[in-house]
Amino acid sequence: MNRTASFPTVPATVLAVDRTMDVSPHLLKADDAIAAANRERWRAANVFAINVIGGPGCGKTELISATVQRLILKRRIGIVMADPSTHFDSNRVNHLGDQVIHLDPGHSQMLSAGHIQTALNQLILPGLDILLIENISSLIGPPEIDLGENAKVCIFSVAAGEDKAAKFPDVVSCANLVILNKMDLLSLMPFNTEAFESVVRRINPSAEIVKISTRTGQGLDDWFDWLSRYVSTGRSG
Ligand SMILES: Nc1nc2c(ncn2[C@@H]2O[C@H](COP(=O)(O)OP(=O)(O)OP(=O)(O)O)[C@@H](O)[C@H]2O)c(=O)[nH]1
Ligand SMILES: [Mg+2]
Repeated sequence: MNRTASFPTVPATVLAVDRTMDVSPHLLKADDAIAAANRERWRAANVFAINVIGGPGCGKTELISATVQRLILKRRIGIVMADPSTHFDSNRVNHLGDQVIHLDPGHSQMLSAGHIQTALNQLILPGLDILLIENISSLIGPPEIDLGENAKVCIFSVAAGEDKAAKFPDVVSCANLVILNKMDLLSLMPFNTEAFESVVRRINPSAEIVKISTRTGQGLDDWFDWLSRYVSTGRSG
């Protein structure tokens, strides 16, 4: 759907509203009921929520940033950054919109449906088409936790080694899409992409695989195509 008509042209830099949220452990009830309530809230607002999962430094923030910059005239995108201990990542994306929330999951170090529920109270959902949630930097934990998202996208990188899909099968099996990032480093690293893809297919035959480099832009169109397809299906379904 082309939303240009109802979404006025917005310059690439929009005044940022950084709403930092410090969520206390007593607020955290990561249970199915909260996840279901989150799901219902964005369903009612016709927002498509994507949980972006990946290990440290795989390129989650770069992907989110590239996505908002590319789609800013077509889709209204909100961002929730789970960034324990620092504001580094939210500082990098704050200029990309006025619906950017920084979440510090505190001592729990895990992002829960309760955290997202608290973030949703700060967002204006009817003003969004897509909500991108950068999960905490870990391949253990996030796959198990339902935030109520419509899709899980998991990111691996060439730099981290081709064995990571096999070592962290839970993150592969939960994913609707598996992204292999930092393809520009292929010439510098011993990384067998066919072996990586074959492991992913064995663990999760239904997941699509997209190979990208957020640095060079390689493969990003495949990611945007997937996103567009998935969001259109999800929002009409
Ligand atoms: N060579 C190369 N570097 C990349 C690419 N994508 C991201 N990086 C770099 O990798 C580092 C980590 O990228 P981020 O986007 O911060 O990764 P992240 O997953 O959000 O990191 P954490 O939130 O700290 O776990 C940064 O120095 C990026 O510039 C890529 O496609 N190629
Ligand atoms: Mg990040």
